[in-house]
Amino acid sequence: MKLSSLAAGSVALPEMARALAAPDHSLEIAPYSLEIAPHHFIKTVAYNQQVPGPLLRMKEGQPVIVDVTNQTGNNEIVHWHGLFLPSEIDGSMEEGTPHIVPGGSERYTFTPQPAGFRWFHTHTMAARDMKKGLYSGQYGFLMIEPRQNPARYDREFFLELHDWEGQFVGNDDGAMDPVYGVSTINGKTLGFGEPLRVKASERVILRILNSSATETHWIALPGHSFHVVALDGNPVPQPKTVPVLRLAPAERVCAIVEMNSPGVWVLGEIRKHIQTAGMGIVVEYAGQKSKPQWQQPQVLEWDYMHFAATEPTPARSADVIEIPIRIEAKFMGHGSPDHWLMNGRSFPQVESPALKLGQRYRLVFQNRSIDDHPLHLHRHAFELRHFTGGPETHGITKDTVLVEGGKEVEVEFTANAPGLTLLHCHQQSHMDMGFMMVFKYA
Ligand SMILES: [Cu+2]
Repeated sequence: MKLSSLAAGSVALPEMARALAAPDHSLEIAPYSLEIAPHHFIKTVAYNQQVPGPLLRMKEGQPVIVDVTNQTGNNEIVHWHGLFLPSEIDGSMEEGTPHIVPGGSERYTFTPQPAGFRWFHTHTMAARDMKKGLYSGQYGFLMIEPRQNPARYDREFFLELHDWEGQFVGNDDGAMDPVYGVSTINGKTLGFGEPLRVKASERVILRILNSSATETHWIALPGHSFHVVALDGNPVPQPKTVPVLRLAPAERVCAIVEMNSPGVWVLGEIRKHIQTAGMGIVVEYAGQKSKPQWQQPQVLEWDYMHFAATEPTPARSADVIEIPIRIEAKFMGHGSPDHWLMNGRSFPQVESPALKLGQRYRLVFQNRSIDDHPLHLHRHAFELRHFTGGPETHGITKDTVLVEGGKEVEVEFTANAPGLTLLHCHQQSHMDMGFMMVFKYA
């Protein structure tokens, strides 16, 4: 094809050029056999024959082309979690993003923002199939490098927490919940993968993602503490050092660790049975050879408020429109997973107000169930404003927040991205059972 003849009088040249351009990144969705422990293979679906998928590095504000091919027998869709993208490519069928048919491919062109630690993952339903959706290996890290003020560190590690070989088991109240046989960090059980190799006195940044379909995880590194600098990829107003991390499904933590305790350690899940199921990774100082050490932390404590702004919270604005969202479980009988209700209805019957462009909203999550729910809002970020029993707060920006059983959480966001916008519980089994709501713009 002659580009010169194309150029002559063609207004469509930028589109043509994009169509001809080589992609910046390519993802191939295909069956994959993941060796999580010696000779222990899990048949799953993954991106580019690896778990986690490839780390995609992008630059804030610099357009990219990503090609995605679906080599499975099912419709697939990729959600760009934490990015501000148009509904047509954000990656949820409920928002109108077209799925990718078996054997098909799609080209996505977008401008990555905001800067920070993001991720991408499948957004399909799984229902009872524990090989589908986020029960599979379809997830990867996405790092949008900031234009300015990159963090200072000597070494960077990306870690993800995942649970495998799930099955539905009856819980105490008779409903069915997923339980798992194996748990991993970066797709490997403790001791099987390569250690994180560090040197004494280094400043290491850990970028940790919980990619589990349903489980919240607690992480510690004996002999060290975590200086948390960002939550869900967004810098916190008050970085703080804590002994343990809690990550609900889809949450991310960026933490600086001062490597000042030479030895060989286990970074892992605090709860013994989950670490025994594989969720850990060895941290090895240069020149140190010994059995990896674990010490059991005495307290399991996590409070988002540790990282909130310290100056007084501005008075609550009268212009903010409140949207109460009452969350309830609906028992469907013994042997069935609960269905989930938002204000008395399950998706797609659930109702939601039309958003006005530029308007500030306060989502008031009222959790009337005993389960914890990681609530995720697509295409926007929200600010944590209030937790049951606490004062008003501000300054922490996230895209996912864990609303604990029986508690209330209030978050605010500005409606600044017209288009269908999904709000849902990030537990796959809850989302599949109706725990979703779509906001339209007026
Ligand atoms: Cu939930």
